[in-house]
Amino acid sequence: MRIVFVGPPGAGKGTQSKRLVDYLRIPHLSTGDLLREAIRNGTEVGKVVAPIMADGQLVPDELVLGVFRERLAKGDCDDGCLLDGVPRTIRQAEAIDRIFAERGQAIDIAIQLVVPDEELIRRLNGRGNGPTERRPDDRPDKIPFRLQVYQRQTTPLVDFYAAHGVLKQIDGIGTTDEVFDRIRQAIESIRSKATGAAKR
Ligand code: B4P
Repeated sequence: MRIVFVGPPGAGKGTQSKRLVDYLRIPHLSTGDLLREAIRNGTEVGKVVAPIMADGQLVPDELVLGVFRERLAKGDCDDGCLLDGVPRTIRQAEAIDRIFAERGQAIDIAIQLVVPDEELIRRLNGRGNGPTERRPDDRPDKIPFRLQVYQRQTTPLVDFYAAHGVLKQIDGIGTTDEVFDRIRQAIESIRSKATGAAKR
């Protein structure tokens, strides 16, 4: 199963992705994690993206797609994978569709985590107090800008995946267990439909 997580910064994509990959036993492809690793390792890509991420902007599509292709080339994603935080633009979504189509594959479900702005601001300001580490881009002065970037560049993906018939909207408010339970149910309902269709 190929799963995409769509949602604003702080919606809990990283938090829920970690649980879902353990549950489904599939690889976790987080472009945020891959880019932060590039920064830590001081690679050429890392040097370019560090100030962009610290500023709360999206990294250019070409760089993200390069990192994504490189990760996919590891060859462990043939039986499924979870894309966390990617795609974030329509251009990325179209490119990823093409990459999967070349392999005879497609996105099975796009999970949109729905969380109101006030709660996102509270969570991003609090990142580092709970299980997730505080990051250089969690600057309080940049949080409203990051939410605007999401509205402008990433919300069009909701229509994109709805038009492809794979969008599933999930209420992201509640404990992490409650949110995970909603996601698990959505995944299981798709799995049982796929199994039913295969039997017919
Ligand atoms: P990401 O690493 O994707 O992270 P994020 O969107 O900021 O947060 P996420 O939704 O994963 O929230 P989390 O689980 O941590 O992006 C970082 C940056 O990388 C971007 O701004 C961009 O610059 C760059 N980037 C990455 N991918 C890119 C791409 N494809 N194109 C361009 N640029 C890209 O949760 C947040 C907090 O909420 C945590 O403290 C957590 O403990 C808490 N929380 C989670 N669930 C909760 C719940 N149910 N209740 C209460 N708190 C909760």
